[in-house]
Amino acid sequence: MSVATQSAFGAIAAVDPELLPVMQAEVTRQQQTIELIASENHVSRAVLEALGSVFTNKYAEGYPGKRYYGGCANMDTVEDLARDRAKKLFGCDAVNVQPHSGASANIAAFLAVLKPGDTILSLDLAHGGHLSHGLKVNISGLLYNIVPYQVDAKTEQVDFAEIRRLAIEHKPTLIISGASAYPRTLDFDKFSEIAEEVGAVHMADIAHIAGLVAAGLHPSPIPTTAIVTTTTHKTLRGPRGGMIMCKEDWGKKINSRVFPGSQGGPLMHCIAAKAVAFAEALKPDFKTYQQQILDNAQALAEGLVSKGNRLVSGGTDNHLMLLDLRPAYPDVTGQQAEDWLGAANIVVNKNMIPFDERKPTQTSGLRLGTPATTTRGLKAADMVAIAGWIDRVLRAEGDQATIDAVRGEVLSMCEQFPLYE
Ligand code: DSN
Repeated sequence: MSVATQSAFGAIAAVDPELLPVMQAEVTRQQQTIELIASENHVSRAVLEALGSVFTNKYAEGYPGKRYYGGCANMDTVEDLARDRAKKLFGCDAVNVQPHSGASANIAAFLAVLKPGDTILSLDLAHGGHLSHGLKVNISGLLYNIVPYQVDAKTEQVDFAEIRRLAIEHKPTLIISGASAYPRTLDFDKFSEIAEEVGAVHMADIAHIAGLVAAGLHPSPIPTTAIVTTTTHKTLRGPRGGMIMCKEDWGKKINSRVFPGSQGGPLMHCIAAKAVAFAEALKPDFKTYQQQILDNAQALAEGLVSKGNRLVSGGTDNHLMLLDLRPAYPDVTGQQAEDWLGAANIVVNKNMIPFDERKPTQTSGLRLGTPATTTRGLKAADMVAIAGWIDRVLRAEGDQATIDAVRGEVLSMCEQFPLYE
């Protein structure tokens, strides 16, 4: 039975005829599009079941064994399952699985390490960083003094000499490594060394690459980093949510800054779904999946380059790449590219590239990632075909006949790789 059929949403059909068609439309949209947003994925039915479970009914403020509500025995078991599995998966000393999101995880970590006005050294958002690492209008930028580091103009990769120089000059209390649009391997040990040298705490935000780290296909920050935050829904392929891993000596403080510091009742249905996703990630085929993400990213990158494209930093080591639109399609903005590809059922997001001269609402780049298509079962040859379609649509600069022709080919491919059926 397809998730899209009315019977899969029977209860909703009975109470909410307005919502029902929207739910069906979203299932169909996901089934009929190629999802290249690097931070998205398609979770398993088991994760969906946990998310839609009776755990959503329960308040469980506190932690296993120390709750502020009765009736929490099953909550304790589930949270312990999630915590134990996370520890096994990442090899961390302590973990908190309650953050509602990656941004919430980061806020709790900041509250554990910083006082208002303290300095954070973090990657510039326009160079691949994340808004929760210091955007002026985010809580990070509102409460703390942000010193951004940028990528090197030539290599378009993080420049440790520059990071060290800034760290010595500004004496940050916290140094953040991690990014949301950075296609290269991050050397977390080097960040830890610099942090130690200047007496700062190193926090790694591995939201994008958590699945690769768990599978041992990207160096792990866990051995040398005080605090590691992540989301659970990107390469890790779990429910939308966050998590904080840390050294034992940070464990108590992190827990108190999550609850009651910045959150109330934990979302126990999400924690149950995190436990399921971690169990899936502990299975041997998760490593095969992560390796295929990397292989598919290489194939997509090579396919794009073979069409005359330039990728920021010259390529990718991970699940994503940044396409610099300017050389091959000088007049096309990221916004136009996102719109035209969307019309051809290829879903991407516009993205700033380092030293971008266009505004964030236009951009000169596209961010493309392979976690979702890989879950769907696409392989390297399929990614090469997708690269060709992207090139056709962008070269045609919005020509409707080209968009329609490519959408037809995308739909045929989607039919070959059914989702939730
Ligand atoms: N918004 C996410 C991304 O797309 O990378 C990060 O939180």
